[in-house]
Amino acid sequence: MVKEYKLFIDGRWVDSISGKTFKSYNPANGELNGIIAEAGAEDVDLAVKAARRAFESGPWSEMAPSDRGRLLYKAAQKLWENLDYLAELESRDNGLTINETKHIAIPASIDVLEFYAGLANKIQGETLSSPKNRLNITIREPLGVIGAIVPWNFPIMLTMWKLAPALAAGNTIVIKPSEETPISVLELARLFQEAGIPDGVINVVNGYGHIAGEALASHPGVDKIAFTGSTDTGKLIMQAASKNLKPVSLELGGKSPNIIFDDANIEDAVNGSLFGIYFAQGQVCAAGSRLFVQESVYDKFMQAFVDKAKSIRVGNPLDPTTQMGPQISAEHLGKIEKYVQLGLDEGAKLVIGGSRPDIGLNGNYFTPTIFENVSNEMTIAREEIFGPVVSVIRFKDEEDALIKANDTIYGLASGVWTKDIKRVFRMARGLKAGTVYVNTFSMLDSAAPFGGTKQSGFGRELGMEAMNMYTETKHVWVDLSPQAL
Ligand code: TXE
Repeated sequence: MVKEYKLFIDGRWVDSISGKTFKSYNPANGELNGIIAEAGAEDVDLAVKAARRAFESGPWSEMAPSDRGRLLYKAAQKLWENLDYLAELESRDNGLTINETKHIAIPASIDVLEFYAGLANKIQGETLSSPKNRLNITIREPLGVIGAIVPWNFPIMLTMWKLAPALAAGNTIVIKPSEETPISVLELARLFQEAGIPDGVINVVNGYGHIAGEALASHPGVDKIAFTGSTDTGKLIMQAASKNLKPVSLELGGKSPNIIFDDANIEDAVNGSLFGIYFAQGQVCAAGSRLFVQESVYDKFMQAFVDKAKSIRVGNPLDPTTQMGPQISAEHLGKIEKYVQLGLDEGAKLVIGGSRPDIGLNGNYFTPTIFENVSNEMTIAREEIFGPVVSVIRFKDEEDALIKANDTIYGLASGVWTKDIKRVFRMARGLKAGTVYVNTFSMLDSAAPFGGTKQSGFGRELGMEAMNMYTETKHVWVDLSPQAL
């Protein structure tokens, strides 16, 4: 029996008004995961209205902040109790390995929820210095209805990055998951409802980007759009949101440099760089996909890096011994193959991989791939491939590394491996990116702001900073002069 999934609007499970559905497949084996109600603009409208009513009439936005935090903690508890279930669901939805979902993505998502549950009653305004006859204060208020548009690479985690701070601040939300991964976010919403989050506070409308996504981004009843996805779609979303002049936060693509200096601990650098590119099958916006290796340590580093990359076990993501699962879709696999061909055409040397592995599974699998003799000008060093393909580029010295690393339209993450503390700070200042990892890569902390510069977007998710995106400042000016009161 194939499961059918509905839209989640105003606390109820409903069909789309058009009655349309679409199918969702498991990328690991091509099996049908479910039949999904497909939202059109009219369903998005209902969801936004439900979220508006829930915001305006309470109880969510008017609840004591401690009570709101307590309910979010309750939801977090529910998610911990369902960790195994969510981890498997997420794996089936998008192909992340069970180790990645169970030990990294889902626990990290719950950690984010707990972080913001704790912040719900710590949102503060200020008392400003004022003359004696005046009181100036600021209040931080929720914005209203948040529209969240999320991609397929970490459906639950990237939803939580928006959902948790939005709700902690008293907003309500309409979530549009990716059409590639429509199921796990629905189950997330169901668990929040079971934890007691009131109807209409969370709504989930699955559907296609150019229909449901566009309708949400341009809806006049939405007060802010939070988006994670490709740079091209980010530009469309900004245009759509501009119709009603709504603020947007955009977490977009990357081509992050990962720089290995010759004084680095090579074993750590090898392991960290492998994680940096192959974690989540390379489908990570922050992936260290441009690997800069200093000439003086090049051969030593590359030998160990290539050897270990060769040993990565690609296979069924639900098998706990698997280290790399499938790519999200056949279409995405085709895109990666095109980039491999482009790399060869432009003269890069394919060291390993570049093909579909022969593992007897009917999924979208690709082998860990390494290109060397790459120059920073080649297409494979400039465009986001979003797969397990790393471009290795040699550099001479610190200055050379910095110039090459920053020569990109993106600025999401960057990595530096060195034991020289002065160099650490020189590089940390010099790299134009939202995050600089030092002697590590692709780490996340709920308290640490995450986001990009340049065409990797703007706005910072996570940490205290995200609260600024989900609240706005109101200034209250009280005239205290005797004749005024
Ligand atoms: O992303 P999209 P796709 C990159 C990666 C990947 C490429 C394409 O390079 O190969 O993007 O992936 C919704 N109005 N990243 O096509 O299009 C869409 O339905 C409103 C980087 O999946 O950005 C989905 O919910 N919404 C990335 C969400 O946008 C629209 C993560 C993301 O889809 C829309 C994923 C529209 N016109 C892919 N068109 C990262 N930064 O982590 C689409 N959507």
